[in-house]
Parts: sequence; C-alpha cells; structure tokens
Amino acid sequence: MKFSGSRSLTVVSVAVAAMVLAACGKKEVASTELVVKIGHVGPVSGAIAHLGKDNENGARMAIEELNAAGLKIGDKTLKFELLAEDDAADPKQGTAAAQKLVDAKVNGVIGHLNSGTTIPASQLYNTAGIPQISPSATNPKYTRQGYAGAFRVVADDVHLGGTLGKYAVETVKGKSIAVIDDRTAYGQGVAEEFKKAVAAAGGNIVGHEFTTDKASDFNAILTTLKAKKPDVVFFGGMDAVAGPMLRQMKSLGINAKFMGGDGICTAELAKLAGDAMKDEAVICAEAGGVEGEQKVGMDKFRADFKAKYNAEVQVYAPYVYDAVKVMATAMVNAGSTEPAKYLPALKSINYKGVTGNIAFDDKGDIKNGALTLFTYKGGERSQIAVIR
Ligand code: ABU
Repeated sequence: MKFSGSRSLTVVSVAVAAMVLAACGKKEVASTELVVKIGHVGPVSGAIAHLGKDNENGARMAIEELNAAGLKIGDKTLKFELLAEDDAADPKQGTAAAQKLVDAKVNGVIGHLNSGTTIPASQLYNTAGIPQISPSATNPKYTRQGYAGAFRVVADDVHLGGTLGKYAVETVKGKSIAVIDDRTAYGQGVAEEFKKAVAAAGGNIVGHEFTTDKASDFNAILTTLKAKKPDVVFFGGMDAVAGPMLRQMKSLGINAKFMGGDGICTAELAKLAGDAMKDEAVICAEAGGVEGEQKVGMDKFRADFKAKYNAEVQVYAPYVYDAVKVMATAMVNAGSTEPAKYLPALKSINYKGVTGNIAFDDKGDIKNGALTLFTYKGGERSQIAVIR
C-alpha cells in the first residue's frame, strides 16, 4: 500500500501571484489558489449513459458549490477541477479511464458507477495511492480487498440482495421464485445474495437463468421460466435490460412480481418498460435512504438538481454529490490535499450529507447503511420503506 510521496508537482499549487500595479504606486497583491483535481468515472456512453450522466452531474453540482464556497487551506483557496471520464460500463475501458486519472495525478476519485469497472480500477488507484469513493458500486469485494483508500457511501449487495430475498418470501409471499442475472459483478453478486436470503427465509427458487448486460431478447429464458410458473421474478442487472425484459414478460403473459436491486431502481425504468409496468408490479431497492428530518435535505437536492439539469435524479446523483463533499471535507480537516495526508481524515470522517450521515467502517464501507424499498405507481417511483 503506497500512500506517500510529495504531490508538489501533482497537486498543482498555482501561485496566482497577481501583480497589481495600482495607479498610485506599485503594490503587489498576492492571491494563491491550490488546484484540486477530482476524477469522476461513470458510463456516459452506452445503454446506461443516463445513469452515468446522473452521477457525473451530481459531481459537477458539488464541485461548483465547493468553488463558490471558497474553501481554504492556510492562505490558499481551493479550486476544485473535475476530470470526468467515460468507462461505458466496460471493465477494460474502466481501467483505461483509471490509468488516465492516475497519469493526471488526481487528488482523489469518485467512481466508478458499476462494480464491474470499480473493482479492477481500484487496484490502479490503490497502487498509485489515490483515495477512491464509489457512490454506487455495491459488490462487496470492492471494499474487501484490503485497500486503505477504497470507500463506498452506499450499502452493499449482501444488504441489498439479503433484504430483497427476505422481503420476497415474507412480505410479497412469493411461493415460486425465479432468478435471472446478467453475469456482471453486480448482477451475479446481488442475485446470489437474493437466493441465499430466499433459502434462509424458507422460500423456493424454481429456476435461475442468465443473460448479459447487452442483451435485448429474453424470449428463450423467459419461456423456460414461464413453464415453472413463478410468482416472483428477480433480476440482477441494470434498468436498460430490465425495461425490455418487462415488456417481453408481458408479451409472454408472465404476471409475476418483478424484483431487482438498485440497478433497476431508477427514474428511467418506467420509460424503458412502457405500458408493461403495472402499478406496484415492480419492487426494487436503492442502496441508501433518508427518513424524517433528513428528507428535507434530500428533497431540496432533488429540486435543485431538476432546476439545474432539467432532469429527475435517476438514483445515485445525491450519493456522488455527497462523496465529492466528503472528500473535500477530509482535505480541509487534514489541512492538505495530498492523498497520504488527507486519507486519515477521510477514514475518520463524520459528515452530514443529503444522503444522511456518512462515516466509514474499517473496510471503508458506510456505517449503518440504509436501503429504501420502492415500487412504481403511475410511472413514478413510490417509496415503500427505509430499512436499516
Ligand atoms: N449497484 C448497482 C449498479 C452499480 C453496480 O454495482 O454495478
């Protein structure tokens, strides 16, 4: 683990020594800026570009606010710059994007969006000694590799799949439960955790079929599952696949409840599924959530985001926003933007964000992480419950 070395060349301390030659005489007014490079990576191209843009906009919003606030370390004003990269949700493109950020000597990284890109990229950031906060990758492996600089501000798939599996049996009263996953690090992982929880709750898995994150034709696997008469179908994957899958389930006359994790729990899912999404037929979970007084901050964030980008929050923009602010707060608390110096402050952060309180456990996972269960009514996400 390498968290040493000077960033005097890398954290570009720009001495903007403004030589103001006042008319009344030569007077030098020195103003200094410390440029802080924050990398962000998500898929802003491809099938889930709407989710990557959602995340990236969350980062932009935080960066603009930080710069407007004029944070200081000593006599230097922090000037945050966003270096935004596209990984197209592809692991190889993810590591290429990570290498670009390492080469640019960023002070920290927020991302990636997908577990399948976050996990391989984390190895590069760890070797380079660059702290990374994922706002949305939920595969547990990410924070279980022993990397001192890997953090996550959402709950993981053990929590997500486990809660949904129990809910499918105990609340939805599923008697014959089918599973489909897209074979990604996220989809496969959350599906396995779901199955474990179904079994622990005494439920019956009647079939498990597989697809990919690029597939659009599910007739063969859905026909196989239809023969097993499922009353619940759980999908481990993202909304871009879930939408067409729901349409094809309708065409085949499969009336099962459709469940999934945070990857399907988006504002976009209703549009992707069209008239195949009946009210309360889909149940999903976001890997975070706020209740009571904390909802005020989240509601304000959503309204501000909509006003700024003319778009609803998909899922994780608020978590990205908080992750950027958490990193900046750690820098200010440490009095340094050098990764090795602000890392201890990041580890011990206690930050009140729009997504709730953020503090990390020994692995870098959020402490006391929440989940929010949602269904859809009239094409809108509708909250069922926040669960801890
Ligand atoms: N957590 C769902 C989407 C991102 C991922 O973990 O792949």
